Amino acid sequence: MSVRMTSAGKYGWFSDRKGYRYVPQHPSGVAWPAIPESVLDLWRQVTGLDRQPDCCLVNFYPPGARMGMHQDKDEADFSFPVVSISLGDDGLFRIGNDSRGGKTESIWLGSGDVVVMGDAARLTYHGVDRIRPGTSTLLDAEGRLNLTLRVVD
Ligand SMILES: O=C(O)CCC(=O)C(=O)O
Ligand SMILES: [Mn+2]
Repeated sequence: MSVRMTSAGKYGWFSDRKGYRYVPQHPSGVAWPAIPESVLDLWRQVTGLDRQPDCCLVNFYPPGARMGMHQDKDEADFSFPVVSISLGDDGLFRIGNDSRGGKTESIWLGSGDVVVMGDAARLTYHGVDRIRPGTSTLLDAEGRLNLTLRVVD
């Protein structure tokens, strides 16, 4: 089972045979929907920034889905943090180092948890090893939703 993705904001995070990249439209040709005000409020609260994020990536992890260790490094300016909001079932988040390999730490993220990856942690390798189905009643279906907010330009 793999992670299902969609986006909101000026850009969406998209993958096809050419690889992953930010694109200004959904593949159907329509613009991505606006990032909800409540999500932008949370971004302002946790970052203290006036600059809004350009992309809200929406990841859905059905039972069995995982995300391999990676860096978020396709943005122009790494001085802006990445903010991630977890909703629904618990997910086992793993965080490592600035280069691949080495010691890692894992933490269960529950519904409502917010992670800010900024400053020295902005380019840290991270991933999600697994989710724990049935640990939240927030969503109708089993699974975990993660919203990842990023300044792209
Ligand atoms: O689901 C998560 O907690 C992390 C998501 C993530 O790292 C990403 O979308 O780049
Ligand atoms: Mn990431």
